[in-house]
Amino acid sequence: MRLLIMGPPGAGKGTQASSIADHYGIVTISTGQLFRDNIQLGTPLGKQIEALIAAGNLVPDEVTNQMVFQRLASPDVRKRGGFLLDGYPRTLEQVEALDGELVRSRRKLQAVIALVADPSQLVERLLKRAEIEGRADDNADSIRHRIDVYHAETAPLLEVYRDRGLLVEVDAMGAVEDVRTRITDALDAKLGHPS
Ligand code: B4P
Repeated sequence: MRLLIMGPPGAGKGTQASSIADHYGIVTISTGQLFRDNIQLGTPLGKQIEALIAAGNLVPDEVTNQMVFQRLASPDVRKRGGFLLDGYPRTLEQVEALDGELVRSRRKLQAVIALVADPSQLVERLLKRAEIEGRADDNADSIRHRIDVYHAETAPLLEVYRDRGLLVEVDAMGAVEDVRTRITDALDAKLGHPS
């Protein structure tokens, strides 16, 4: 299966992505996590993007695209034959770049999961995570900015994928397990796979 998962910050992308990928036996590629790993390891990429991420800004498209394409070409992704892209694409430029890469590698997206969340609860969820994990971008200013960036840059992509008949909208409010079941039920209904 070749899937994307989208949604505003705090909607549960990362939370759901790993269990959905396990369920279907595919690999998760999370751009946010890959960036955080680079920051933690102090790589040249990590040093270049640390301040951008802490402030809630997007990493430049070129850097992000290159990192994702390397991962898509890696042997484990090839071997498993499927992937779930978490948090990518986030801009129209990234959509175009991904389209080109999928054509080059003769792969096609099958569905785009869109998590639909109550905006008033997103900030609350992220501030709760701040207490537990202390992520540099989980502070009130950065969260507000990430939500604005989402609406300006990423929300318009939902219409692109809706027009292509790929969008699967799922209510992201409620218990994590309930959201997960809603996602797999909706995907199975769309793609004709049994859960
Ligand atoms: P991400 O890692 O994608 O951060 P996020 O949008 O906050 O989502 P995340 O997956 O972490 O959180 P989730 O909603 O699962 O990106 C971080 C940064 O990296 C971006 O701001 C940007 O700078 C950069 N970046 C990433 N991708 C990029 C790209 N393509 N281009 C450019 N820059 C990029 O969960 C949030 C919290 O909610 C968690 O604490 C979770 O426990 C909780 N939660 C989840 N589901 C819940 C539920 N059902 N009930 C209660 N709580 C729940």
